Amino acid sequence: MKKCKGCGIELQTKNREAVGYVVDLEQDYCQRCFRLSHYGDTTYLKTNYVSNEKIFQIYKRYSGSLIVLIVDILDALCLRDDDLLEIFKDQDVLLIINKTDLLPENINEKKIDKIFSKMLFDLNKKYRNIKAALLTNKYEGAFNDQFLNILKDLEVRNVVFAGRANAGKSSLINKLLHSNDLTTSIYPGTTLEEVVIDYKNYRFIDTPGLVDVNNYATYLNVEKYKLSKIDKTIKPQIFQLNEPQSYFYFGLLRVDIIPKDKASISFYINNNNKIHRTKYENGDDYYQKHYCEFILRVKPLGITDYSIKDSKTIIIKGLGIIKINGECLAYVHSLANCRLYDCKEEI
Ligand SMILES: Nc1nc2c(ncn2[C@@H]2O[C@H](COP(=O)(O)OP(=O)(O)OP(=O)(O)O)[C@@H](O)[C@H]2O)c(=O)[nH]1
Ligand SMILES: [Mg+2]
Repeated sequence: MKKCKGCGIELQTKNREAVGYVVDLEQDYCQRCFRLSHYGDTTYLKTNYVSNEKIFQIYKRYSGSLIVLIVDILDALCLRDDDLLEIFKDQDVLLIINKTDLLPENINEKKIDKIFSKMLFDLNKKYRNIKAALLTNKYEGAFNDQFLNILKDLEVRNVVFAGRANAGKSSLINKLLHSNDLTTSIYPGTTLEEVVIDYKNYRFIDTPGLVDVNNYATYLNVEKYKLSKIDKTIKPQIFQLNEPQSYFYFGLLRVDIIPKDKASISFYINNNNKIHRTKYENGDDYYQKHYCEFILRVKPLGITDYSIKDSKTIIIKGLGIIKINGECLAYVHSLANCRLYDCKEEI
């Protein structure tokens, strides 16, 4: 039984429309991986991901291995309130907080270190199984040596790269191996099965990414996902206001702010598009005119209201962060399925 080198799926020549299709079994990559990597072709991307149950079975098959838990930096900011660490509480974990390059330039390396060392100090009280942690991104050079030194210290052989979809698991293994063998893409759900790679004295196991029901990406089609996905360093969009205003990011997010006096709001989201601002009294009209249809094709928005005294930072997984300063009422309209997280870190 031959498997695809890029995504781990069993190769087959019978059904062109099904995953794993190859014209001939001599090929190493399935049609989906080939077209995704070479042409960015999303036709073969399944909208339904690998189920979490199936991924848990993979973890189970490799129980006793070191879990390298890779977390996207924006998800990592709500790690205290996430159930991700719970899943691995009985295994040794090396935590990798990835994609640090996405945070805006004013949150420099020193500040990132400070935020996460404090968080880890607290998490360690509950999760004694976190053996080490590293902050990194795909551009960082020193990572490979640090990582391999930790593996050596921990005296492990099997290393399972685990985490949520799109966290950067396959990219990280490629980086360690100085190769491009594993398929990576901007879309979640790229890896379909475990991929086992022997490297030095280790056995590395890439795995499909866990679906996060609180992440926007779970509910968006390819086109809408491109609007939500943050793929380069965030440049915050900042607005000052002293009268009620409504802010829109397509139909994916609406924030109404009713300030007591002066207030400001910063959006840390995909830089490619601008936030639209309108007077609060025109907000509903604007919404109906521009986004009702958009919304129907996505999911309904739910409203969360906040009474803010001083400041608040809210994380919307898969979309970004909003930071509100000043005494005000704020109504955040976001995908109803996705929980909003109060950011407890000082960013
Ligand atoms: N900006 C930035 N992007 C990254 C980094 N690491 C990975 N990516 C990008 O994140 C996307 C997902 O990477 P993958 O390696 O496919 O992620 P994965 O966790 O294997 O995803 P699944 O197989 O879907 O679970 C790709 O577009 C990568 O280029 C990073 O450090 N910084
Ligand atoms: Mg992958």
